Amino acid sequence: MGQATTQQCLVAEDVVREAAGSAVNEQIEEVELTAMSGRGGFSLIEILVVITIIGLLIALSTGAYSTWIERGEVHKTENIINNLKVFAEEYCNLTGDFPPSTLDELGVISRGDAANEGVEAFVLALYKQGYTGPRPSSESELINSDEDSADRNISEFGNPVLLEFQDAWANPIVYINCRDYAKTYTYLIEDREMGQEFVEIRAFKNPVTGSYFNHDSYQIISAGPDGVIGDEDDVANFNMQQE
Ligand SMILES: [Ca+2]
Ligand SMILES: [Ca+2]
Ligand SMILES: [Ca+2]
Repeated sequence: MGQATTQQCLVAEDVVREAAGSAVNEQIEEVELTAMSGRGGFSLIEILVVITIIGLLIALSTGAYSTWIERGEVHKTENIINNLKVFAEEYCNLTGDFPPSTLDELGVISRGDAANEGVEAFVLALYKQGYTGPRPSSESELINSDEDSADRNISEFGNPVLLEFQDAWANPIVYINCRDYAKTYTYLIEDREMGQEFVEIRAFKNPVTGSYFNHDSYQIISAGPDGVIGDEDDVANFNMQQE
């Protein structure tokens, strides 16, 4: 009788435990369902905040990318101008003078406009038939932005096309021999805001001393990223911002 009672108690205890366990499980499931129903979707404000953050991240990365690209283009133009300085100095060593910046000195006349004359004379002098000094190894570094040609061929190109050195933004680079610092040149340059247009250019003077930069040699100037000559983003063989 005592043994039977003990067994009955054990069975009753199992039943209670089972019942209690089932009740706890039901409660857990209920809590989970409640939690799931609580995050059933994002509110409109949450979505707007996420979109705004993503937009800001895209804007920041695009701006940083543009700055990085522009810095690379400025660096490339500085290298081009450094190379042009080497060509001009070697030309002087071989001929006793820096390259001319008028076609007249080379004995040719432009059949087109009078634009880009200084740099066209520089290119023509380096590729003049019989000249053996250093110069760009490939014609691909040259452009003819004003699409003109000379009245005759004196270059090694096999045609009379009047080519120009170009900067990283595919604009002709200005070149002026010190003999022509008082001359007004016309260049066809692509302005980032206004598009391609003819602009008048003269050699630059130091605003403090009043004398020309590089007064006894030459000036080489790129309009820089904005395509406007004479402002702070220009790249030149002298410090344009010197005061
Ligand atoms: Ca021209
Ligand atoms: Ca030309
Ligand atoms: Ca500029």
